[in-house]
Amino acid sequence: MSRKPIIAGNWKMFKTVSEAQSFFSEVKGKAEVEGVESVICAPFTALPALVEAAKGTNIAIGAQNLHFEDNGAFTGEISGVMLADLGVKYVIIGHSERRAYFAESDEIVNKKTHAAFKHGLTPIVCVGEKLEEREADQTKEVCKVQTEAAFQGLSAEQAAQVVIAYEPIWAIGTGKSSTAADAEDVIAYIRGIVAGLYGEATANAVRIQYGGSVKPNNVTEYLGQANIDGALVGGASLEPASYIALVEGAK
Ligand code: G2H
Repeated sequence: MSRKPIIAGNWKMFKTVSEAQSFFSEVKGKAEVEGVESVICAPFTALPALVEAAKGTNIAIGAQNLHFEDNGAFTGEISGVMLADLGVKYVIIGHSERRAYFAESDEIVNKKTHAAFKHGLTPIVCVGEKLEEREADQTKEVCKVQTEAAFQGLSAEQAAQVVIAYEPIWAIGTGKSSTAADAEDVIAYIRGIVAGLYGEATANAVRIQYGGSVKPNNVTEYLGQANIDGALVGGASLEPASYIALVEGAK
């Protein structure tokens, strides 16, 4: 089965509204390549301007988090209702920085994944091991537990739409990246986990990205692997020329 490659920029806590607008005007018409899905996941504050700027383009806009409740007394939080109302299409869930700094558990990741589907948002669910887990040869077990937990209670139809991002935590923003072969090995294993839960057809439909120090000069090698369908990119997605090169490198 052919899966459409997906490059998603994860801007993390970078860019004001005007910086986001200026970035978008530079990538418009360029980070749009036939056969490649291009997604920019920006801070909440920049989302309205980016959704407006992205109208009529092939660049989708995503958020980096959502609360699992629709509304309520959750000071400082943003819900799926609010994101869908803006016209946001994607949402990153369970990024390792959220898991580490904001105590997001596998259970919360699962609730957020359900909330995304409830509001028509496509979840980009992050999984991946810490350095000590890798050194203890627990990479696959960690990914299995996180993947199974995230998918709990999803229908096969929903499961097929999930984008999984495999991000070994030791490779995030460190300049150290997993080799393409190592990433392929883990990602093929994760696809096997989905097959165990939903069968081969669903597993073959799910797109799995690699994330962790992806750059224009290594993106093509990752995407050349049989099971790697895209990349979730932090640092290298912040500059227009670099983001354009990432999308071009995915075709
Ligand atoms: C991993 C990645 C984006 P970077 O967090 O999700 O960031 O590409 O900077 O390692």
